[in-house]
Amino acid sequence: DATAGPAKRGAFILFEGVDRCGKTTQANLLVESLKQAGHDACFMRFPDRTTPIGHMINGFLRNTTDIDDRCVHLLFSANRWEAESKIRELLKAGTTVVCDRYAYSGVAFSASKPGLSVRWCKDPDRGLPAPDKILFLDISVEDAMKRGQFGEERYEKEEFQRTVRATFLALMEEDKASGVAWQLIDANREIGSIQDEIQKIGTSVVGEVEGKEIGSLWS
Ligand code: T5A
Ligand code: NA
Repeated sequence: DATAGPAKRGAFILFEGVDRCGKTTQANLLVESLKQAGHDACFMRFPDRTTPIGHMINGFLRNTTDIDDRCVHLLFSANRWEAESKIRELLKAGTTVVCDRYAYSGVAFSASKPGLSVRWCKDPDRGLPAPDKILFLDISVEDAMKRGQFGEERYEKEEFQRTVRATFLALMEEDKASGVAWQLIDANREIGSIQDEIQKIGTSVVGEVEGKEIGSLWS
């Protein structure tokens, strides 16, 4: 239809945070509430453990295989690149993509290891679709540890998680100048009250992306 304006694109909304902050729970609730309001929305997560690269990452996280720190960083990034065209296609087709972890986790976890700089860690993800909103679910490591199963996977160590949280907060601070849309959410509350806050933010982001181009990471 030549008279119709440009098709409305979907929003790209990320959930980030330390392990057990409640990302998966809240991301799924947001998808449901957007769908109920009549929007197209889908859930996505990284790492996507279902692909061949994801299988390698899974083995590393579950401590069944050891992989060099830089090598596994590149695998996490490759695991996003293999979904890149799908994310752009969904957004262009008008589907809002709600994503449980993304490149910010990639940087926050890897750069928390000795010898890996934030700059080095950012490079492989440069050019991926940029988010319209990053919801940082903030919780102290003490409170996150009270939640189920903390301690089973490779990075679920108290000291390391503290460093990861500090790295996330530094990334957020660094991005303030460039106007990247981070939103800090107090994640140490009841599921329903966090959900209410996120639903309002999600709904407004979906309304704001109209006519806005899909950006590219770290540019
Ligand atoms: N990683 C990831 C990298 O190093 N580089 C990368 O590039 C990427 C993408 C796996 C690991 O990989 C690292 C980061 C991770 O260490 P993952 O598969 O996302 O990443 O694993 P987790 O983050 O550990 O995911 P979890 O499922 O454990 O945590 P979530 O998603 O934050 O929390 P959720 O919603 O599953 O909830 C955890 C528990 O808490 C309860 C839930 O019912 C559940 O039992 N809960 C609450 N309890 C009380 N109050 C609330 N408000 C609650 N919300 C949830
Ligand atoms: Na999760």
